[in-house]
Amino acid sequence: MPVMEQWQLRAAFAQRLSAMYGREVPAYATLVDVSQEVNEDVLRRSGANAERLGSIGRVTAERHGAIRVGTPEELNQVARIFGALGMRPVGFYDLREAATSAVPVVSTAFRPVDAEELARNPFRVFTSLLTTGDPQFFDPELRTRIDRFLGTRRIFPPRLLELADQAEREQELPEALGEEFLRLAVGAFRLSREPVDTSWYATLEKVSSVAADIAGVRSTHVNHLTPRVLDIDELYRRMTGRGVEMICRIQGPPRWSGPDVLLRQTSFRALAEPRRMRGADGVIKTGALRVRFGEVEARGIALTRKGRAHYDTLLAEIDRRVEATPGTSRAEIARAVWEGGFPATERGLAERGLAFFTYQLRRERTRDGRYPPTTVTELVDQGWVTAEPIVYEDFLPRSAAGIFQSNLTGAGTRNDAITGIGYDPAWLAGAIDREVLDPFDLYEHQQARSIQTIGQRLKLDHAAVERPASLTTALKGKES
Ligand code: OOG
Ligand code: NI
Repeated sequence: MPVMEQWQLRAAFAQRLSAMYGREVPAYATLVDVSQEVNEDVLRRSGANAERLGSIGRVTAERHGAIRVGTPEELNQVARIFGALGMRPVGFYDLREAATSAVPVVSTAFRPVDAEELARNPFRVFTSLLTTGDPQFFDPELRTRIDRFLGTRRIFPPRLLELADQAEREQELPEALGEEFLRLAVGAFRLSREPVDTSWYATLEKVSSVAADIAGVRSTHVNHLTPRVLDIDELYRRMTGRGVEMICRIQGPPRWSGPDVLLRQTSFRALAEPRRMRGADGVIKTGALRVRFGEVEARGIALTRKGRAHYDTLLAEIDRRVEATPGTSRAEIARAVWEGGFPATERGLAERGLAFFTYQLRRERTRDGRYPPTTVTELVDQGWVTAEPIVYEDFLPRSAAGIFQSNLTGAGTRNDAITGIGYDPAWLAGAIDREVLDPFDLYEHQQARSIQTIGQRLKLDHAAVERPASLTTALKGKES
């Protein structure tokens, strides 16, 4: 009997979810079309260089989704469904801290982690959980009402969870069951036609429109989907040219002449969608809610902890200068800060231990019998080894908070006098009964493994080497 492997289930799920969302939110379908046009143009313009951070096949199929759930039990079920697709929880994002308005959620991203799996299909889902236990946002009475409401809803059918567990256990499903799983899984994220109780929705909206979107309805839905684009500035211009209203700027690092790092994102504004509403008199009418949108992103090189700290410092510097010099454009200031403070080449990033690379051996000996040098930088400079950037597969809390906030209907309310209670990575891991992986560790490991292989092949284990900071672990591993 033919089977569907996990990566095939993942690719099919991403593709069908995207098709469904394109029917629900037609502007998203436009965004996908424009992204593809831009990607084809970049490929034509830059050739193989355009594929330095992923093959065009991968980039064309690449999407991330964003979903939001209300309880630890629901999050646990989400983890099982994505576990079936070979996606694991990576990273912990506390958007309560990252946002200036009320965004009462903590989040993780489910994604494949192995390089081959990412190359097959890198689908990822930014998944947020409402922090009903945080008294900064929810007083005890409201918390009880929300928990009671959420306690009676069931957003994932038992059959879906049963198939998910089988797929995770066996790492594949027979084709017929795979089809059934996909139908149920995609259906779970469709926008429900069930009427929204207007007064309950409004009660939650007073705290935060994110709380209303999550706990104001008896189901869940895709909040947005995001294709990947190779030139996000060009995409922004073309969408605006088509009359689509975009948020005011591109989040993340600025456009500049050096290497792309981390993640740049932008989105169109949430559109008014017709929703059925039940008023206090019990009468059902068609109203509208603005919560769902389309986003687009450009991905760059993964930064090390040190690189990330440097990135955060530069962002803070941009903010400071924008404030100090009103009238100057943010983009201009950002470019200047970057040009003054960030290495302008991949080599510079590697040498200063700011970004992650994998290293491949090109030759094992020279004709004149000379020994290879013993540092990674020299190996690269002398042509023994090539360096390939590792693409950033994760998210940025500040950009995520920006995306949330740009689509809120109001600032909401947060009582800063009370300290929030501890939702942290360990708590999250307990709720979903799985390890929450650290993104930096994953990249570090991938880089270290490639260096270790080179060390073995070139028999460098005898060497007393001088190493760039970020490479220390790898060569130490080899020596011990
Ligand atoms: C998630 C916002 C975060 C991103 O790309 O940073 C996000 C949400 O609005 O639910 O998707
Ligand atoms: Ni997103």
